[in-house]
Amino acid sequence: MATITRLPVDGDLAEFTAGQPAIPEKMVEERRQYRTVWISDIHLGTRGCNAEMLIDFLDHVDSDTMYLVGDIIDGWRLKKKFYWPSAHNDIVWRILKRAKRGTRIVYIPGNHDEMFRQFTGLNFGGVEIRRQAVHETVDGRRLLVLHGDEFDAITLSHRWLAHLGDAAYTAMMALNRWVNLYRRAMNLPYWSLSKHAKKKVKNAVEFISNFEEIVAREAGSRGVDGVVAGHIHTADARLIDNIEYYNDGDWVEGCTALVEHFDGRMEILHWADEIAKREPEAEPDVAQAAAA
Ligand SMILES: [Mn+2]
Repeated sequence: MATITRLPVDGDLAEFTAGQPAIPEKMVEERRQYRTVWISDIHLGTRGCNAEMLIDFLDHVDSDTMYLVGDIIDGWRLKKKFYWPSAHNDIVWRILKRAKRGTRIVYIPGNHDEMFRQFTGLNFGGVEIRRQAVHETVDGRRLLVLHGDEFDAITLSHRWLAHLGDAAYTAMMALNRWVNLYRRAMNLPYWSLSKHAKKKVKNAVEFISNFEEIVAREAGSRGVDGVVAGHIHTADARLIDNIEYYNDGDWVEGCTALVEHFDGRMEILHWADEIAKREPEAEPDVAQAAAA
């Protein structure tokens, strides 16, 4: 496991956020405002990370509080092969920038970025590092926020098996990328391969529903009203035995976020769909412009 000997000090971070990202921040007049945003499983440091989509999300959405629910940086993969394009730096820049502008940011490291867990309780550049958190919604519901690998028996007891699963997943993500490069060239909207594959694979479905039930049961035993997790890359919002179960999904393929509106309503945003809704107005009609 990669080790980090020290966190960047506030001086380093101030210098970093005083600079400019490679992909300039979009000056959106009115960003969509939410009370709370949850995102996780970004996997910075891997080719699978859909950095462009996340940068677009961060440039269009703001919130009072933002939870980073783990696997933000992929330390496992970075240790094997260093991969860090400027777009990944731009995401870190945007997150630190919004902390500076006053968003409360709570970072709950996951299993891929567990090297940050040693800094639990610390605060760097306005980002609070926590092992887990309890979020109170505007109408007083209490939601346990955790990454979710705590309940993943396979990850805990058979680490090599988890890595094998990881390799298969990496291969699928590579395929996903090629499919979408093709789709983009053909002017087709983004399409998630493993989202469709998961629905077809019985084992994956069983694993997901087991995970959801175990996490909800744990939340129930702790006396909270609900739980927000990440880890399984499957966005969901449903009631399990009277416990609100939420999963904010991922930014590898699903590109989803969980949000709390100012009236306490919860919603999963599928960012590819949000971009598709916006595209007709945003992009000038090239054919018309040429004809004019
Ligand atoms: Mn995870």
